[in-house]
This record gives sequence, structure tokens and C-alpha cells, in this order.
Amino acid sequence: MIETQLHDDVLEIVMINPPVNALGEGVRTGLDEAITGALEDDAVKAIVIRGSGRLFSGGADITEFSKPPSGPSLPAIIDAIEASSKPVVAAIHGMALGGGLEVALGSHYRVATPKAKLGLPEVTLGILPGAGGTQRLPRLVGVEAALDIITSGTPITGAEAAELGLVDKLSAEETLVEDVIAFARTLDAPRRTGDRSISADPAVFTKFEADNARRFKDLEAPRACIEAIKAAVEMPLDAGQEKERALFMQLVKGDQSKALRHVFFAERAAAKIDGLPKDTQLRPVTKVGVIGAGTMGGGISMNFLSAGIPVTIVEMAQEALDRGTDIIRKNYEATAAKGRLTAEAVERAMNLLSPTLDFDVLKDCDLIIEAVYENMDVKKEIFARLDSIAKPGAMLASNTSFLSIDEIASVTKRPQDVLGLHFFSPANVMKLVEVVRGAKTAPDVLATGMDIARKIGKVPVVAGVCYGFIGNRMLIPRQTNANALLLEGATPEQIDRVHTGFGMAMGPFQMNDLAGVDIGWHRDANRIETLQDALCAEGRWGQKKQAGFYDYDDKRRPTPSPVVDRIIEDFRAQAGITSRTISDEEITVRTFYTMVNEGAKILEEGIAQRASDIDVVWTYGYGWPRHTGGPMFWADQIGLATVVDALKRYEDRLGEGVTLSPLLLARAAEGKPLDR
Ligand code: 3H9
Repeated sequence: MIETQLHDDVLEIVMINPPVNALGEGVRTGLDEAITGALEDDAVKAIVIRGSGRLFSGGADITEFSKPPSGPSLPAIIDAIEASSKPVVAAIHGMALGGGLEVALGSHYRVATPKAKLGLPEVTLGILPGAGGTQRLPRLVGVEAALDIITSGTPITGAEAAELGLVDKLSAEETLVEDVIAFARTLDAPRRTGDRSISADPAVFTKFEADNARRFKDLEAPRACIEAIKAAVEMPLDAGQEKERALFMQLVKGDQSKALRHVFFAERAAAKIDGLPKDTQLRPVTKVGVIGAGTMGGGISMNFLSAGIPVTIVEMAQEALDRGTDIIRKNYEATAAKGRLTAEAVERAMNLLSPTLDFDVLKDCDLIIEAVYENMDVKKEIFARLDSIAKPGAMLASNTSFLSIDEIASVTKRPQDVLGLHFFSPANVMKLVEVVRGAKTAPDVLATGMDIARKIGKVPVVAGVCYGFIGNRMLIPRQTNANALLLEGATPEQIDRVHTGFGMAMGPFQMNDLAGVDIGWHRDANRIETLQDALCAEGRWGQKKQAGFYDYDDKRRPTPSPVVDRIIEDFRAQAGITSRTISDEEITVRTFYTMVNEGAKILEEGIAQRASDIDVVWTYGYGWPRHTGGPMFWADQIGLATVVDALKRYEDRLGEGVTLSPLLLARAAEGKPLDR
């Protein structure tokens, strides 16, 4: 796990632990021995530490956090590196993250490639840099930069790090090792970051917390990071590190970190497709076709354009095509105006876009994604046409959010080439893609779908065919119960508050208003069967009309609506319902636990490959709070027996035909979790 090589009087220490050189016990032991050995060896005048393969190090081994500690500790090794009487230089290429960067911070000098990524992403795992990072980084770059880097977890480049004083020298990747060895040879004494002291106005911390109050909201880790950085200002290194250690231990044992670590591994597990032959070859995707230049089609196209993949976008009418193309350009320009994209990058992306009214142009595309409105007949017509023009081996995808991929595929002579690629709105922003595997979808088509989704920066999850796949299917019992609760006596505000209070980005009725209350409405103002019908009949179609379940001002800020109160009252009167006081607990059980129940059914039917895939769908596609781990992990933490007991208490109110999942009942009875 560690290799050393003496270059005259400079010892090169190489960390080898593919794929990311995580600093597990083996690497730590090797590093410890190599440093001790180098200090005892008179032939060694200076030491260089680097990583093998594609990066320096991805940090501590996250899997060890749930095990009892063993072997030498990382903070102790890094302290030994800093205490070394012989100069130590870190040679950074690829990435130095978390504990990896902390090794570099303990080193006396740092040389990096300009494109290397340096960062402390611990906060995204619900912890803080626990091997001196919170103490040494501010001593090098100042409190303000350290606050940003540590609480955001976002890496910076080698070039940016050099400007901040985090990196001493830049070097090209090809010559990095020889440059650093030559540099180390010129050094005659160590230079210890820990010896420095720094000062900062206490107001900097208060202001930073206040400015970020919304972003940090319920999160424990960012606040602990701030506290630790404060210690770096107020205390010498030793005492600061003690404080850092105490905060780290508290966080790593806590529920939030457990949940965030679960999401980290869940995201990676989701990439794996069960039952896929090992030798599955991917199909090439060098040109993409998109049918429909509406909101979804445009957003989907942007993902490919941004990744440098040419897109042909097809519409029925010139006006719709122009409008769609215009919106794509405007979206790019808005990003450029915020400084997040260069003007050249905007042009580069736009030059890859070919808008057309000619369906036949799609014949040379490797992947064609249909993104027209939800109507089975329309989709079937499109796929039949595609079947007659697409080249052999082209993958044919539908962006449907509910409909059967098998039925769509049945109109083609090549159902093996058909799959679902369900993007979430806004499709250029939301990370989730459900990759829907039809009964006949070929393994290489599924694997290519997953791969291309990752290439355009998405988090793909495999889903089987059912109404609504994983995510939208779970919305159904939630919405049914939310609607029923309104009639029984709750208000939209109360239900939404329970959801946002839990940490959801928005509640069911805020989501209804955003998506459009009129989605799926029959358009007959005289036919009022549901509350949604009643709202639509009065023109309350949601945010777009500044009126839905809430009233909206010009800035789209919601306020409770007396009109909605009246509509609900009328509806209750007609249905003969006397309203009662609804507890938040009942809302939680009927709108959250019913989702867990549906998730368990999705699992038992094999629609999702594993419980953690469902967690990925909800955290990346629906704003479920990551720090609770996703619905399935959350339910496991509560205890399935508790969840089942509560559902049974309300069983007669859960909605017509709603039954408890046999899998959920069985696991609850066995005392086992859904995720295993
Ligand atoms: C820390 O350092 C704490 C210290 O401050 C204090 C200690 C006292 N550990 O993501 P990929 C696995 S906390 C264990 O697909 P990429 C990963 O699960 C750590 N395993 O590759 C996957 O396994 P599998 C702070 C890890 O090229 C495989 O490696 N560091 C770790 O797309 C490939 O991963 C971080 O938070 C790890 N640290 O991206 C960085 N990292 O093949 C976490 C990866 O079985 N890592 N694995 O599914 C990353 O963000 C990405 O892996 C990285 C590479 C960007 C490095």
C-alpha cells in the first residue's frame, strides 16, 4: 500500500490504494512506518509524498467510520509529518480531498498541477475535517477562505490554491514527480503550518453564520466546522486539534452523518445493474436526437450540449421550434451572466444544436429521446415513425413520467432498443434520471443509458416498468392522503409545513402549485369531482396564474388564500364531511409513512433493485433532505415496527385499496431493515 524509492538523498513515498488511495488502515500503517524510517535514515535529507494512479488521495476510508478504530490514527501520522525534522513536500495531482488534503497540509510544502482538485468535502458526509484540516487550512489561507472551503466542501483547482497560498508551486503533471524531487532537494529546513498563529475579527464568524443561515438550516456539520475554525484563531494547534477531534467524534456518531454516508454509498451502488453480463459492451453515443422543444425537450438537450454532444431537436411547427431554441440560448446566457459559463462556452454549446422540422434528420442519431406530452397514442405514433427511420442499433428512449415503456416499445420491431430516460424538471438542473428497463430492453441498451446519463453529469437509477416508476409512483399515496386530509380538516399550510419542517424542499400543495394544479384536469368547469377540479374551475391553476392552493404575489411568494378556504368548506359541505382537528403526527403517518409503504411494494415487485436506489431517487429528484438519508433509510432508522404500528392505526383512512406491503410487514416482524 506504500512504496518508497530513494532518489539520492530524497525519499519518495507513494500511496497505493486503488481506486482513490483512501487512507485506510494499510496505507496509514505504511505511511507511519515510511516516515519513521525516513527520520532514522541519515541518507534521507528530504521526503516527497505522492499518490499513485490518477490522484493524490480521496481522503480517509469512509467505510471505517462505522467500525471500531484500529491501526495508527490519521491525525497522529499527520502530526508526525509536520513535526519531521526533514522537509516534507506533497506532490499533488488529480485530487487531494479530505484526509488526503490534510496529509498535504501537514507537509511543509505543497506542489500541485494546475488542474488538480483540492478540497475538504467532509461536510457533505456530515462530519468535519478531523485530521487537522480545520486548524491548518485557516492558518494558510485565512479565516474567510477557510470558512468557504470547509463549509461548502467544494474543491478548488491547483491554480486557485496557488493564488490563495495553499499551494507553493505549480507543476505540469508529466514532470510533477521529478520537479518535486528537485524542489525538495533545495530545501534545508522544515516549515510548519501549525506554528503559525492567525487572527480574525469575531464578527467574521457571526456574519458568516447569519449569511448562510438558510443554507445550513438543520445541518449540524457546517456549524461544527465554524466552531472548529474559531478554535484555530483562539487556540494553539494542539488545543485546536483537541476541539476539532471532539467535534468530529460527536458528528461521526450522529444520525446526520450516518444518513449522509448512506447517501454517498447509495449513489454509487445505484450505478450497478443487477444481472448484467460482465462483458456487456456499450453502444457509442456521438449524436443525440430530441423530439419536442418544450420545457423538457429543451432542458434535456442542454445536458448533452453542455457535455459536447451534438443534438438535433425536432418540433412540429416553426414557432415552437424557435421558442424552444430561444429558451435554451436564454438559459445559457443567464448562466453566463452569473459568471458560471464563458461566452465562448455558450456559443460552443449552441453551435452543437441543430433545430429542425424534418423528422427524417433523426436517422443518423445514436440515441433519440422523445419528450412530448403524456399521451400514449401520441407516443406510440412517434415510436412507430422512429422505427421506420432510425438507423439499426439506435437507442429509442421516452421521457415519459408514468406510461408503460413496454406498451410504447410494442409498436416497434425493435423493443430491445427501447428504454425510458425519465428526466426531472428543470431537466438541465435536476440530477436524477430514472433509466427505465422495459421487459425487452437489451442489457447493452440499459448499460449505455446509465453510462450516458453519468457522462452528462446525472445520477441515474434503474427502474422497472409500472405506473409512475419509482418516484412518481410514491407521490400517489402521498397526494391521495394530502387531499383527503384537507377535506377532513387540515389546511394546505399545515400539511406543507409538516413537510418543509421535516426538510423537504416543498410540501405537496406547494409542489402542486409549481407543477400546475391543472395537470391532468378534464377541462370541464362544470364537472367537479375533486378539490383540484374545484380550484381549476375557478382559474386557480397554480403559480402560473398567481393562484392555486395559495395566492401568489409578483415575486411568487405564497400566502394562504381565503378563496381556497371557502372552496374547501364548500366541498366539505357537499360531501357531508365535518371537519376535525388534524394532528401533525397524522399528517406524517399518512403522507410520509404511506410513501415508505409504497417504496416497500416497489422493492418487493422488483421495480427498484435495492432500497437505497429509492433513497437516491428521492434525494436527487424530489428534494428529500439528504441528512435523513432518503425515505427507506429514514424508515429503517425509525424502526419498521414503529412505522407499521402507526400505519395500522390509520389503516381505514389511508385511501381506497391501500394495503400494507407484505415485505414491510415481514421485515417489521423480523426486526430487520428494508436496506440490507
Ligand atoms: C475524511 O477524509 C475524514 C478526515 O478528515 C478525518 C479522518 C480522521 N473511502 O466515487 P467513485 C469508493 S472523509 C472509501 O465512483 P470517481 C467508492 O465508494 C473522506 N471508499 O469514483 C467507489 O466504490 P465502489 C473525505 C471510497 O472517480 C470507488 O471508491 N473524502 C472513498 O467518480 C470509486 O469511487 C471524500 O468525501 C473513500 N474516501 O470519484 C471524497 N472514495 O466502486 C469521497 C471513494 O465499490 N470520494 N470510494 O462503488 C469522492 O468524492 C469520489 O470517490 C472521488 C472519485 C471524487 C474521489
